[in-house]
Amino acid sequence: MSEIKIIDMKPETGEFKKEIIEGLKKNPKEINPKFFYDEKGSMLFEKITETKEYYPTRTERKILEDNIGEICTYFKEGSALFEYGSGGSKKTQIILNHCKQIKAYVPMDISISALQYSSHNIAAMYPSLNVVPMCVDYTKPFKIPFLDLEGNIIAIFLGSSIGNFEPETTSRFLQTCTEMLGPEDGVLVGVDLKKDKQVLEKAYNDSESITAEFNLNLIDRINREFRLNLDKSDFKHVAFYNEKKGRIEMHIEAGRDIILDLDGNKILLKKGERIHTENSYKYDIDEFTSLAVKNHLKVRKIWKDNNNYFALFLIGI
Ligand code: AVI
Repeated sequence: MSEIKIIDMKPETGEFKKEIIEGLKKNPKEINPKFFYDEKGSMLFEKITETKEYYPTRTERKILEDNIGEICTYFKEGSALFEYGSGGSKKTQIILNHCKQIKAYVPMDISISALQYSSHNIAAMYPSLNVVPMCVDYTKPFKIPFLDLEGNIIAIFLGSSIGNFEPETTSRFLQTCTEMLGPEDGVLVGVDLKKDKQVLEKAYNDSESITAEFNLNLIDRINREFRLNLDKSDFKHVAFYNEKKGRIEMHIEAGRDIILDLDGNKILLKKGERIHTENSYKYDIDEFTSLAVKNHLKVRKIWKDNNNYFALFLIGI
C-alpha cells in the first residue's frame, strides 16, 4: 500500500492543563467536551453508541442504509467524499460501498492519530480510492486541497456531532460550508431531532452507566495529568434535557466539598456544585432549515426515520 500523506494545517488543539484551570476558575465551572476523547474516552464513546438507549448512531445508520440509492445519485462520476470528523466507520463504508463514482476520500480531523487510523483503514479497504487526509480545525475557514476532480464534492458530517457545537460555532461552520461549496456540491449533516424528554434523557443516562463512565473519565484524566488522587466515587454524572435551550446538558457533580490543587491553583468545588462538561443540541426540522437558510444554504433533501428521531439534511448553496 502506498504511503498516505496527511495535509497538516497545524490546527490549534488546546492545552489540557491550561484549559482545565481556566474552565474551573469560571463561574459556573466548565470543561470543554473535546477533552473527553483520550484513548479510554474514545473507546467508551464507541460503547455508548452500542447501548440500547443511545439511539442516534443506529438510527442514522438505518436512514443511510434505507436511502443509500437516492443519496448516491447526488455524487457525480469522479466525485470526492469529504468527511468532517475522523470517521472511517461503518457509515462511511455504507457510502463508499454503494457510490462507486467516488474517486477521492478526504477525512478531516483535528487529531492526527484519529486521521491516521481512519485513512489507513479506508485505504486498505478501497485500494483504488485516492485518500487525502487533512489535519484541520474545520470550524474555521480553510482551503480545500486541489484534487483534479471530474465530479463534485459531497461532504458528510455525521453522528449529530453538529449538536455539540455552541450556536455561534454552528453558524460559523455553516458559513464555512457556504464558502467552500460549488453549485454542484453538498453537505450531508446528521441532526438529532427534538423528541420526548424521556427518550432523550435515557440516551444520556444509559442503564449500564457507560455514559456516566465516559463523563467521569475526565476525573481520571485530571488525576493523570495533574498527578492527583481524586476519588471518582466523590463525583456524580448528571445529564438532563434543558427544554428552554433545546439541549442535553452533561455535568459532573461534587458529592462533598473538594479542594482541587491544579499545579498550585487551589479550586474549591462545593458539595452539590457542578462542572458543565457537554451540551448536545437537538433541533426541529424547521429550526435547522432556517439555520441553514440564515447562512445562505439551501436544504436540498431531508431523510428521516419512521419515529422522527433523527434526520439527514443535504444542504448546498
Ligand atoms: C459525539 N456526540 C454527538 C455525542 C452526543 O450525543 O452529543 C457525545 C455523547 N455524549 C454523551 N453521549 C454521547
